[in-house]
Formats: sequence, structure tokens, C-alpha cells
Amino acid sequence: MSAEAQRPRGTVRYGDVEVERGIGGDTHQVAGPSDTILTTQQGTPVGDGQNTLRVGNRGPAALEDFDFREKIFHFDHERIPERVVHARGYGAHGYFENYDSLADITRADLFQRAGERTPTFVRFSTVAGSKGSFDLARDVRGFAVKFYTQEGNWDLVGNNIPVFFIQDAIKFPDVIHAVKPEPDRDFPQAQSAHDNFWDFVSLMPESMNMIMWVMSDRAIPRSFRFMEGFGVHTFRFVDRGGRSTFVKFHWKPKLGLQSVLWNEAVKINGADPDFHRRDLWHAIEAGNFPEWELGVQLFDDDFADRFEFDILDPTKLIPEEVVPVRPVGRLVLDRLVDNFFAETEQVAFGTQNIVPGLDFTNDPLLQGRNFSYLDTQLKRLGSPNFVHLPVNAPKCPFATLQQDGHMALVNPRGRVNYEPNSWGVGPREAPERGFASVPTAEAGDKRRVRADRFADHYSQARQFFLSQTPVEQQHLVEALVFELGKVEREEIRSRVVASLRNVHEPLARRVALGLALELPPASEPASPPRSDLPPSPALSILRNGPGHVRGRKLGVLVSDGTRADLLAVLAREVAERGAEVEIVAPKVGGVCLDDGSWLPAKQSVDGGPSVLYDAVAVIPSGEGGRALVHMATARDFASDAYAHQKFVGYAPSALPLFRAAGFGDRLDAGFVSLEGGSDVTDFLDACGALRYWARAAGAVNEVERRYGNGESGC
Ligand code: HDE
Repeated sequence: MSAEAQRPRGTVRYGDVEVERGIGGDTHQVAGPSDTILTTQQGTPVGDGQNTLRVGNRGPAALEDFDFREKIFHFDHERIPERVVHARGYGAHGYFENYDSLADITRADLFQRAGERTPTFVRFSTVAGSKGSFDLARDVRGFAVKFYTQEGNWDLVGNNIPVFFIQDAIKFPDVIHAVKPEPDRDFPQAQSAHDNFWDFVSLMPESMNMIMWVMSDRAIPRSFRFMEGFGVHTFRFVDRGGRSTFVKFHWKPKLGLQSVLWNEAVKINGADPDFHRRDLWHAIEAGNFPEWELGVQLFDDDFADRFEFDILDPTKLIPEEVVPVRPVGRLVLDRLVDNFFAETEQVAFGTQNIVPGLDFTNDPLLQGRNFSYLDTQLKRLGSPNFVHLPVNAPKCPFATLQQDGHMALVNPRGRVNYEPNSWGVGPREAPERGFASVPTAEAGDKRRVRADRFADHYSQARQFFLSQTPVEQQHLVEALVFELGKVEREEIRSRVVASLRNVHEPLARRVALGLALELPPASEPASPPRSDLPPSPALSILRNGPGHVRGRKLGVLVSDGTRADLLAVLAREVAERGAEVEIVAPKVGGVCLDDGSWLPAKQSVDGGPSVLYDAVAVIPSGEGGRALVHMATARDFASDAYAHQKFVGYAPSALPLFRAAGFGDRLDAGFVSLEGGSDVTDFLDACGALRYWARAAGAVNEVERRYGNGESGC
């Protein structure tokens, strides 16, 4: 019997499409819900999409097979260069709703009318990793927002950290080269924990404030939905009379701030490298549209002169306690992209995309960015007509006299493609309505210099560290020890610690001890660090926790025989609080509950480790609990939840598992026994704190006691 004849006949299903196996398996007919005919790009209906045109059954392919050639040609060109930085990103559509008219401060059209909605597209990203890297890298997150306003597109291309590594754009290629995989070996991917990055940092003290931020939990957010965003630079609002007010932009997540632990991040990257993008996709798909409030810090020249740092210096922030953040509107992400490539990959942000009513300042980083973003889009998208792509095109009327070039979709119509012209047609400039720069007086010698007021590199780094809770400070120390521990050359570690001594002496000592490094002399600061800046509570994540579980996910580990009534109460109350339950079971098919009903699971235990959840409940049956003891992944589920200071709701039948996981005799107040409805309420109330930090406090106090004074006892 021939091989063909042995193949099964009939139909097979791929999703909702039914495929009929052809005679001998050579041809396939597709019958699905769609009656759309498959065509080539030229619109020619395709007769056979399964086989190339060839001479004889086993003969060579024919060059005239235009369908094959078109398909492969297009496939070969599917990739465009990924972004040099911020390559890995995820986008969504939404709108910005303006609270009140800001006409007294800016003439920007989107801020004129209370309640008006402006369409937006947002792309979140990591900086260092390539497009296929994992989501939970320790890294800055990009927070880029395109507002399609009625007077043009405004791009607020920000980050989730309000300061930056460098003060001058000319250093950008250096800091990025240093953090990216090392050029000879092409590793490590998406990690700052290597010699080149820390070598650069150790020689660039201006990066020290940013280093505090990236070593803090800000750099490992729980998801995009739980992080802040910042415009970083000082910009200008400009009113109708041409009066300008300085402005710094902030995004505040409505669901509150939240991060994960480093040990958790490492494990999440293995369990679900798409953790952040999946979270955003899932939330929007479920109708839980994430929201941020746009806030502005407004100040004038007087304040700028009085403030202790230069407001043009992007390595400094203005504490919210000094200039309060005024909420002016909200951003809601309510629509997923139809196609990742067409929208998220091809979206072209640019700091130079600005509208009347806004203006730049002389921040040297911003000035450099205004050149870079336009330049990079040409490389990436390959044509000066990238604005013709739907995701980049303005949604207001627009009319330029630009024409031609690769992929020109919107050339000027008619005879006139220049101005001025005497034809009486075509677009004209609008002196009143059009964009006008603030006429600032600029003078000085043309030189390569940095302003003296940029010289203090340590005071705000210290202020940031002292604004953190002890738990957060401990995380920061551990991050520095981890990262520097990956640095092979000891002199680099030593130089970083020498810089840290200018930030905060006990911090430097704790890091030195964590590295078993002899404390080096402090480096010579360009300007003496100040120790009189008061802590800014707004800089701490934990001091600004949500106090609720809205938007969070509870992982519930069940087994055959789990109590159906308890699960029902738990699921109902979690849903009432705007959170979500995900069922984890020994097998993904599900379990049979004690009332005989079948409960499908979302994850099997090895596919749903506890690192994927904000809190967990472990409620097996008695027999199920004893069986879980023998599953290494179930023991990990429990021990990780314990180690990551999660709240754990449990049935008594979970105790054997907890004992097997090594902490059964140490259940603290973060463990809530679940018997009935009121226990569930207590448990979920407790979960509002997100973590039971007291579990770690013992360890932190011990570290403080032993190392706080910098003595190892050796
Ligand atoms: Fe960027 N940055 N950047 N950057 N940046 C890019 O533009 C650049 C900086 C930021 O989701 C690139 O389209 C220079 C600060 C985000 O598509 C490139 C300097 C901040 C994104 C570029 C900076 C950012 C980018 C690469 C120093 C926070 C992703 C691809 C002067 C305020 C946008 C691209 C997206 C992307 C240049 C510093 C944020 C190469 C020269 C500071 C969120 O043009």
C-alpha cells in the first residue's frame, strides 16, 4: 500500500475551521465559517494554497508559480528592525478624559473643555532587552502615550521612573551600549547585572539617583496596570497670551502601585515570560479597563530659580511634597489592538510631536531626543511616510505639501504642491492658531559645557533611599548586592560602593558586606552631597499601597473533593471586590468537588506556580492535601507563597503540604484559616495589604542589627 493511501480521509478541525483531507493527502479544501476567498496580493483567487506548482509528483518547482513567490517574498520581508531601545513593548488604545478646562494655563486643545475625550494609543516597554526578551527584567519601563488631539498628535514619551541615567543626550549611546549584551559575547540579555553596565555607572556619578530607582522595586512592577508614569523632563504649558508655565507630567495608576520581589521576578520569567503583556491583554479583554490619572506639577521661573536643583536637569525630580501634583484628567485603556505588528510595532512615538499650547525646555536630554526619535523611525519603518500608517496618522484634518517617497499613500491632490502660490488653493499657514515657540532669550558662548547647577549627583539619591520603608530599603540593598555580585571585576564593585558612600554611608556598608568587599574610600564628589533634604513619602511604593484587592488575582489550589460551598463563597466575594480567582489543580482538566460537580482548572500546578498570583488559597480535601505532599510543584507553590510574603488562605487539610514545604510550624498572621464566609472576608481584607511584610521583618531586623553599623564581626 502506498504512503498516500494509508493517510486517513475525512475532515479535521483547526479551531473553528474544518479542513477536508484531500485524496492521497495532496490537496486540502478549507470549509469554515468565512466565505471570503483567499487571493494573492493582486486579488487573484488562489486555487490551491497547499502545494507549490511542480513538474510531476516528485519533480522540481516551477518558477512561474507567482503565488508561491509572492508569499515567500513577503514572508522574507516580514521583520523590520526592532527598536534600538524599548524593543519589547505592548500597546493598547484608549482615551484621555479632561477633568476641567485648563484654558488659564495652556491653549492645548485637548485641555480646553471639561469632560472632553481625546483618543490615545499607549505603548509600555522595557528598555534593555530585545523584542523577544522576558517581561520581568529589572529595568525601566517605557510609558509612551500618543494623544490624537484635534490640533495634531502629542506624544508624551515617558518612563515609569521620573529621572534618568544621564544629563546630556550625547551619553545616551554609551549608557545603552553599556547595559545591552556585551558586544563580543552577546550576553547577558535584558540584564544590567554585568561588568559593562556597572563599569559605566561607576564612572558616571550622575547616574546615581537613577541607580537608586532601578535597584528599587520600581524596576520590577507587578504589571503595567500598577505602575506610575512620568514625562521626566520639564516642559512648558503656554496660554493664549503666550505666557508659559513650567510643567512636569505624572501618571498615577488608579489601582495603586505594586511590585514583585526579585526572586519572584526571576521565577515569573520562567513560568510566564509574557506576564505583563498577558495581564494587560486579559484585563482589557475582561472589561476591567486600566486607568491612570494625569497629574501636573506647575511652577514658574521664580520657583525654578529658588529650587535647589536645576529644573532642566533630567537626573532630578521635584518632590510632590514641594510642588503638589494636580490631577487634570484620566487615561482609560479600553481597546486591544487588532494586530500587534500593525499597531504596537509600527507605532512611531516622538518627543518632537507636540501641539500648540505646549513647548519644550532646554533640558539637554529632551533636546537630543527631539532629534533622535524622528531619525530612528526612518530606520525602523523605512520611509518618511510612516505617518501614513493608521496608528501614526493624526485623527484631525491635516494637510501638508509633502509628497512622494517610499509608500506614499497621501500625496497632495491637484496641481498645487508648493506655497506660497497664486492659485488660491491649497493649505495655508495659520499665524494665530499655529504652533509658536515661546520666545525665550538665549545667549552665551558656544561651548561644550555642563551647567554648574547640574553638579550635585548624590543628594536626591540619598533622599530617595531615605524615603523608602525598611522593607524597600532592604530590597534595594539586595538588588545592589545581586547585581554587583554578577560583576566579575572587583575594582568595578569597589568603585560603585565608593560612590554609594556619598549617597548614604550605612547603605554602602550593607552592600560592601553583602559582597564581602573591603569598604573603599568614598569617591570625590563634584559637589558636596546634602543631607538636609527631607524624605518624600510619595517616592515609596509601600507607603502608597492600595488597601484593596481590586484588579488582583488569587490563585486557588484545589483537589478532588474540595469543598464546593467554600469555593463558591470565596469566588463570589473575590468577584465582588473586583478581583479574580484562578483555579490551580493537579490536572488542568479539573477536579470533582465534594458536591459531585466538576470544576475545570485554568492551570495545572506546574503551569500555575504561586509566583503568578497576588495571594493564594490552598483548600484541598483531606485526601487531596495528603496527595499534594508528594508533588514537588505543589510544595514549591506553598513554599514560594511563604517566601514571597504572600497572604495565604488555607483549609486545615493544607497543613500536611505546609509541613512538607518546610514552614508548617511557622504559620503567622499572613495565614488565614478558611472555614466559612466570615473567614473569607477576613482573608480578603488582609490581602488589601498585598503582602504580609512582617514575615520578612525578622530577617530585615537581623540584617540591620548585624550590618547596619557596617561591622561584619570578622
Ligand atoms: Fe528614548 N528612545 N531616548 N527615552 N524612549 C527611543 O525611539 C532616546 C529617554 C522612551 O514605545 C527610541 O522609537 C535618546 C528618556 C520610550 O515606541 C530612540 C535619549 C525617556 C521609548 C530613543 C532617550 C525615554 C523610547 C528607540 C537620551 C523617558 C519607546 C525607538 C537623550 C522620558 C517608545 C524609538 C515606544 C524610544 C532615543 C532617553 C523614553 C532611539 C537619544 C529620558 C518610552 O529614538
